Amino acid sequence: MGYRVVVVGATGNVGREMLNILAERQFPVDEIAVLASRKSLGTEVSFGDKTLKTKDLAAFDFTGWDIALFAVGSAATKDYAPKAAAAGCVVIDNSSLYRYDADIPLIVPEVNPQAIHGYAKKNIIANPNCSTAQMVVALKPLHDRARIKRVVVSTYQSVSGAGKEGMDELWDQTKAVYNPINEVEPKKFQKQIAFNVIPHIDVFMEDGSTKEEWKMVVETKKIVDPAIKVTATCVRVPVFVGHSESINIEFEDFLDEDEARDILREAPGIMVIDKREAGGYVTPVECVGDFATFISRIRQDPTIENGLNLWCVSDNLRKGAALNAVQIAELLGREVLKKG
Ligand code: 11C
Repeated sequence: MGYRVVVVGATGNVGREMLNILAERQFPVDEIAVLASRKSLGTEVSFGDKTLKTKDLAAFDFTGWDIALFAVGSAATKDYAPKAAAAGCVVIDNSSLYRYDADIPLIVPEVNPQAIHGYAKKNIIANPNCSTAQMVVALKPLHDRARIKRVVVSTYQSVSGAGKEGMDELWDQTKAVYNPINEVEPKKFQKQIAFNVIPHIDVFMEDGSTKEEWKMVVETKKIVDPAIKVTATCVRVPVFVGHSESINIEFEDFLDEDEARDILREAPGIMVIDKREAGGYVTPVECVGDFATFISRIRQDPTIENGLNLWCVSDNLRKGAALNAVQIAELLGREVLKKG
């Protein structure tokens, strides 16, 4: 016996990846419903070798369904996730709406699987921001060995993090550079994204940081350890899929770069590609479609007592969103629902 699963927001970048990953990982699905807002109603999406027609989220009754994977914005989540949860369907939510609620677990299965049992308070589990998810997978095994004091991270985030419109804007602006008759004004992004980089993701906070940067700080504390200090600079780059991060870590204890490499090689969810030669590292185009978080460029930081630098790349639509959500569903099935 398997699960009755709902995918909410099935026509978006993340919703489609959720369906691909449920099929790829052979999640035990007995029945699946794909929901969308009225404007995408009837749109067809693929699930394995099947084609499914989206149904109306507003009219859907979640009673009798086991798990709902939500991949819609915070506003729609606020309207419909509590309804699903009240109907007895466990919500796994990809929006930021519930991440900072003390009664809702925020989970990366490789890092804090024990938090799964907290789901029962509200029948909701939160999925972290993409830039946090890949970073904490790398931080956790190193923290367990040498206690992390402080992290300085700079991100290089792909346009797919801003949805399909972000991808279209990069594509259209890139073509327009070669054919200036069709100039494409920035709409989704604040400035031209083609052949450019933009140090601004999400809204500005009062202290001059952006909300994307704030999320990395707060979510890392909730998932890994509240004692870890994080400072982030988040940058949008003209890459379609795959977020990259330059991470500088200061530890309590000394951690040798070779030992760090060995620890990361053994760690769940991580693939180390770290040859000190041209091309001996991973770039975002190579991580697309993969489940792993890739770590390269592991090296001592000689400017502080116990410091390491590394380069971290992952498919933001997968580990950063859809894959992590499906892994949470797997964990929930294994530890709690026990049907599959
Ligand atoms: C981006 N990280 O790359 C964002 C997308 O809080 O789930 C995901 C935003 C979030 O634009």
